Amino acid sequence: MASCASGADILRNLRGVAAVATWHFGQAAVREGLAQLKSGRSALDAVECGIRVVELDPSESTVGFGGLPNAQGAVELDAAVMWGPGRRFGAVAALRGIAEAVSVARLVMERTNHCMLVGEGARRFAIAQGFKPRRMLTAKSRERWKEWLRRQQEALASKQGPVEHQKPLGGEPSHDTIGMVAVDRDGNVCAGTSTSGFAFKMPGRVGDSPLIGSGLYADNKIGGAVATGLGERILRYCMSFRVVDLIGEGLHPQDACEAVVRFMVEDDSTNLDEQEAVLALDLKGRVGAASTKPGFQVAVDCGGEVCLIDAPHWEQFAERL
Ligand code: SD4
Repeated sequence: MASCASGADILRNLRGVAAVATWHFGQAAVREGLAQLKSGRSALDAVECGIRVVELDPSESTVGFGGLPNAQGAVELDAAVMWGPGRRFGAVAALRGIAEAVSVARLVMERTNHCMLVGEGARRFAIAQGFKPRRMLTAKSRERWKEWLRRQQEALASKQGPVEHQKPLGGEPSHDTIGMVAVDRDGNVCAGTSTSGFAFKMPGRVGDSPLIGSGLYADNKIGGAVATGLGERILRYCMSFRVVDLIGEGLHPQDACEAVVRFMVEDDSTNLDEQEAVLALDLKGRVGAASTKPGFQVAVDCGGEVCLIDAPHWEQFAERL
């Protein structure tokens, strides 16, 4: 797997890209998505199949099977797809016991007259559609939850107050969404997301990922975008919709992503220790990505190989804009 050099210039110079995805695990998703596209399948198939590779990988602790659980030790998944033709949308939130959340989201879109199912309703729908319920905790994710519980109890006993929900333990990421955008040979756009959300979150907490406009957006005349990071902040800005809208106004996707991150940081400069990031792909196969903090990486179809590129963060482009 090649790892390309970093930066906005690389992103800005890309053309004809068919698929992009967030974070290191996006590489596997893009590889699968490209295989689907090459065999003539749609961008919707590419996004669903690409995301599902990550959902089914037990070593990924922020998505699907093996994702870190909520405060009660239950894994609750959020996922969505938006399909450009007809501006169609399907989502699930707080889904328990089913790993392939993105596929359930797709079926919400295709087989119901609703856009979103949550909790027990989503789980029952998935089972009725043939998905097999399974235990979602791996030995590793159970151990990390128990460690969090131990610290929680220690903090309470020493009157320090509870350990915060959402804070990572032991250096592993506590939250990273797989977000993916693809354009197929018919020029149709699809965006999709899937995440176990914040580790040790409150039961029932839903982030941005399954919410249209915030976690994802696709417009068949423009392109698509997906967001990742602190959902509570992304939600307040409808981050993905803003990016797609700016591309529609004529901005290059890279400029659109940077403009939205800049707007968010300038609008509210509190809590900048948390990451928010966005990734976009337009109909011309141009790519953009930007984040509030360093560390956001995007996987991009670089014509034959899948590159992992460091997206520019706020401090790098603040002066330039
Ligand atoms: C959430 N935005 O649940 C997701 C988590 C994430 O990088 O993407 N983290 O808030």
